[in-house]
Amino acid sequence: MSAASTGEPMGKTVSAAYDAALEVIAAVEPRVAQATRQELADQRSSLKLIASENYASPAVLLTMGTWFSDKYAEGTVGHRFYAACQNVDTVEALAAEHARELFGAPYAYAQPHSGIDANLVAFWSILANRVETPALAEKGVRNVNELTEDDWETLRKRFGEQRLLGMSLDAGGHLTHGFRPNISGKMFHQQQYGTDPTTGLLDYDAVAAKAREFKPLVLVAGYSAYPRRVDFARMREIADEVGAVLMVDMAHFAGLVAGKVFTGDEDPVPHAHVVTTTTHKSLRGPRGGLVLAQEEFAADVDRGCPMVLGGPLSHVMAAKAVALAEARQPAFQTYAQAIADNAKALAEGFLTRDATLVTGGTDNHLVLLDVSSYGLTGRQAESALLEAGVVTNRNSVPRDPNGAWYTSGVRLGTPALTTRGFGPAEFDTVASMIVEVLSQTQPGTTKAGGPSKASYVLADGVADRVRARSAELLAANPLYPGLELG
Ligand code: DSN
Repeated sequence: MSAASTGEPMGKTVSAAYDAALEVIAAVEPRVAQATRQELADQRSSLKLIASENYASPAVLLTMGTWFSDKYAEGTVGHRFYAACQNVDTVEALAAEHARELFGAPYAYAQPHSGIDANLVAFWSILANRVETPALAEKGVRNVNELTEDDWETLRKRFGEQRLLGMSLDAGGHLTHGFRPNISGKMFHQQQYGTDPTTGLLDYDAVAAKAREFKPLVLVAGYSAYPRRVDFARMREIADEVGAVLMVDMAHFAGLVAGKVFTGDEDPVPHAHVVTTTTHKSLRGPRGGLVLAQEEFAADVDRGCPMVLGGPLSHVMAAKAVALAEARQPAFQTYAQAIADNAKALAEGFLTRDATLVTGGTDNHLVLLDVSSYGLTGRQAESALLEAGVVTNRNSVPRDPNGAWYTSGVRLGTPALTTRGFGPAEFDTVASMIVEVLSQTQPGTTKAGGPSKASYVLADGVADRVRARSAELLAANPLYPGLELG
């Protein structure tokens, strides 16, 4: 593990920093200080398998707790709507520089507060850059700031006619990829592509056929719950064939791109027009977002704030700079490879114990377990696992009969426990513990005595047994070793 990771023993300095911070907080609102202590204790004592979570380094965490939080800095580096932004300029420029270097991107924008925000910035930049009107074409105007009110009247109508094609939520796509209840499914006419009903894999020919028929302005690739790699070169071919912009949301696998596990056709950055990500998942940074873009989109991405974003979170941009600097260290590549190796071991652990996995395995950082073979809904499985100290989240499987609330799946990711130092042997044990819980859980009944999709009955003794086993694994792979709170 690198010095940047949370697995490296940390000295008295970090302990003293947190002790002092908690003392200051406790003097104002002791319950917040207590909840903060408790959160560390809870995270230390549970098996965190939520695929979108991780443990940021103390350097990243400490960077967020400073007076940068107090500064307004709308605008861009060197071009702010507020005075005295010279230090914000420094940290924002550093975050963008590290992002460009790490991902090999021509342009990076570090301001988005989250993944949804990053995607909104991307949508805006694509609309502003690509939607044509007769007046615009005649004048040759591409800068939306130079439009007259009449031009805007036409452009507003044209914005409302645009189409987006993204991966469906139950196939593993994200809410913001055109799912109807999300703003992305309302601001665009949307259609969704899914996965092959037999293999569970993306069928690029089917995506291409849909794109030819639908002719989207935006083709979105990327996922939150698809356990496989994507051929972004092929997705770009599809986009080019129909004149679409390829936007890739790499929030889940940005760490695997940064760590050079996904290269060539599996690296979205050289293939996509615009790439968005969060910084807190496999990338192991602070909670936030990032947009990478080809030069032609840069000016419109730069208008993200105040177009769709509130004032940038300068303290978080500073922490993004620190996290991205960590991700540029060679040790991050070792970490990223371990994420993928561990996911394979987890999948193998399930398959040898006759569990059902969507797509039959994984080649990224996550595994999607279909729990219907245990006679359970995802909600029941998630709750039973939590009782045994295993933190997961329920997730739809393709064409899920239980819908997005109860679901039929549980999504499991390896980034967080890999940070703690878990390896393939530990992940095999984790698979055995999960199978032990699920195979000894029965669906419960409703108050009226009917079948319930939520309640469950876990056999006596299982939770205690699994918790004891997990305590051994966690003790051998401590979170923030050396961090002792007084
Ligand atoms: N909520 C994130 C996840 O869990 O995948 C995506 O936004």
